[in-house]
Amino acid sequence: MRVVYSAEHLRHAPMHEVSDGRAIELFERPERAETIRAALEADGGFEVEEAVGHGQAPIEAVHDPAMIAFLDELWEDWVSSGAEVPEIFPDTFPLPALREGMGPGPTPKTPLGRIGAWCFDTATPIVEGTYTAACAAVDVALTAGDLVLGGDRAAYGLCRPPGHHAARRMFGGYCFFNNAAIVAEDLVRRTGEPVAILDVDYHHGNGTQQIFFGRGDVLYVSLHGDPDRAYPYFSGFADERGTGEGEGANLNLPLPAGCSDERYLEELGRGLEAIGSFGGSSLVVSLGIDTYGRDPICDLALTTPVYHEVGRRTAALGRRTVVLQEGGYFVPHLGENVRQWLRGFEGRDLDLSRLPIVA
Ligand code: Q9C
Ligand code: ZN
Repeated sequence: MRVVYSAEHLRHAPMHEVSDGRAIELFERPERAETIRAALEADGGFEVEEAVGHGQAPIEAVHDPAMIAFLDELWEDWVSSGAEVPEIFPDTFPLPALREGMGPGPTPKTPLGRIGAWCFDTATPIVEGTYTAACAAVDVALTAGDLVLGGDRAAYGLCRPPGHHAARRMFGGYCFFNNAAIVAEDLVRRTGEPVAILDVDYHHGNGTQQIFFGRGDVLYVSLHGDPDRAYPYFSGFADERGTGEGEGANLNLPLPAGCSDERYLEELGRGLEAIGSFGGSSLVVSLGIDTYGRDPICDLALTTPVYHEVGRRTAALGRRTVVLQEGGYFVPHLGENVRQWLRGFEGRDLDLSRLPIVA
């Protein structure tokens, strides 16, 4: 299988996030992508290729152009406003209630005034190279899409930053542009066929769901920690089935804390069945490895062999498949878990021989 990568991700390397009531070192680190690349290179069965630039049009097909422009201009505005801090976070959010009964008010002029209108959490800092890295992640995804349209059975896009929390006009959750949604939209437009998305990241892909909620031509299926206890808290419930034309084209499968491999595969079966009965010949996979039992910020109990099995069962759908990296934060085993998933997809055997023993 071909693997698409861009070194531009290295330019997005902020320091902090504020999560779970604490200011901590950011979990979404450059080493994540580098360890995955190293594991796939060492395997010998993957061919790593550079992403090809695709310009702004495919991003504009999914995201509000004003949000794209904001991300493009933010760093320069921040610097020219006299700020010396090397990363930007929102600290004030214009909730509808803030101006309830008072009309919309003027648009804020400063970066900190503006950013709260676009970013929904405090885990998604922006640094000088963030916009470049986010655009490169989209190019990684679109290049993987091109490979599959060109006849490859599957391709893996090593996207970083991830994408599935980014909605049409909102970013957050370590994500800026929704790589998977942008590829799905591109596939719909270029094939004229419906496209399915399987999201196996631990967190609900609120952004992907929002982008396609009213659409019948894109099926969104997600397995994730139940939002009753898990981020992003406000979406991912089982009764969210889509609306209008999209009625029935959204399937959420919330999972309990401590979810085992067996229970997980049972729920996966429901998701794969829905995809199997949906039309079209293309599948986009949002591959998060934060479902792993050792993930530092999540609470499922999956083990390495199950990734191989999930890959194997996903391949059995028989669709041309674009696999894109989302989350996964236990860095010592991240590359190996991705490698096993892709080996399973390719019908190669499980290879636990390189899984490091980490205390
Ligand atoms: N209390 C991805 O895996 N912090 N994003 C959550 C929970 C943000 C995860 C805090 C988690 C974002 C792509
Ligand atoms: Zn996640």
